Amino acid sequence: MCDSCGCNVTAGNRHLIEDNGPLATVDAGTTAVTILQDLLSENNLQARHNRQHFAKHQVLAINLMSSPGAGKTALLEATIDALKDRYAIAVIEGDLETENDARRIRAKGVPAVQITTGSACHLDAHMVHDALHQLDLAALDLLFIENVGNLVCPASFDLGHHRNVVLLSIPEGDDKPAKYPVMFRAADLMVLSKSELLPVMDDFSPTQAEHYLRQLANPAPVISLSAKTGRGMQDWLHWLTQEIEAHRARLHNGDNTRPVIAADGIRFHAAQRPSAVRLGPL
Ligand SMILES: Nc1nc2c(ncn2[C@@H]2O[C@H](COP(=O)(O)OP(=O)(O)OP(=O)(O)O)[C@@H](O)[C@H]2O)c(=O)[nH]1
Ligand SMILES: [Zn+2]
Ligand SMILES: [Zn+2]
Ligand SMILES: [Zn+2]
Repeated sequence: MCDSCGCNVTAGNRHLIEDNGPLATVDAGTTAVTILQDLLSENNLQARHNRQHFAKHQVLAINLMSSPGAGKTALLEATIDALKDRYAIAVIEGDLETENDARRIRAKGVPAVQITTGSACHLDAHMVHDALHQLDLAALDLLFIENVGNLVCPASFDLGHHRNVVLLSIPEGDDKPAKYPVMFRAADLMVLSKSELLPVMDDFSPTQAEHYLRQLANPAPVISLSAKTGRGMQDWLHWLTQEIEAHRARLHNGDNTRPVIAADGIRFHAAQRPSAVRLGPL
């Protein structure tokens, strides 16, 4: 996937390899793989810095991932309706092009920063850092990062967040965890969304979807819900509330939480053709 999209170089980290950036001058013979590994290590440093911002203000940051259209924004809208009187919430929205999702979130009365990634099929820690400096973190309890719709790349980058939530919508089929193991392996929670469609799409088996998740040795809880009808929303709100409280308790004890980052995702991103790195005269 990334082999063709050249997604490792983004608007957020391009400065590192251009002009006088720290990775701009490379030894003759340096391979694209080395450069990509350097970019990933810059990403991880930036992610650590982002996590320090969140720790300073006791903000829990959740990375929401799925295929395009699985219902991430609809779930966020319903979540904000349910929780905004209890917790101060903000959203960072990632999309290739439009401001549509951020507009939908702002209409619910909470701050939203839109990152338009252009050709990049994931968010990285640099882009998230630019966005979080546009938010008043001191006033927040909970930050959602709605990643770009894609079942591979978003799981490969530490954004500085604490938890990964992966949505699998009923129309996509129950075998997605088997077909896209990278993302589902990294999930701290799997949400089966659009669950009111189960009676009509009766070849989707929630048990089978969970079975495929367990085959990846992932013990994460599985929740079935419909943002449209509200069924199952209580389980999700309960999970979120517990995570916020557990996060505060950990910070109180001087601990922090790192998300699972897909190790094989790093391998995917290091396996690019040199031309896909877009380094110009290398
Ligand atoms: N039937 C049903 N449709 C839903 C539900 N949640 C979202 N949808 C619909 O699914 C479509 C996509 O929903 P979004 O919330 O925009 O999905 P998304 O994952 O944010 O999409 P991208 O940001 O484009 O990746 C819209 O037409 C929604 O109305 C649900 O619970 N049930
Ligand atoms: Zn990619
Ligand atoms: Zn969306
Ligand atoms: Zn900063």
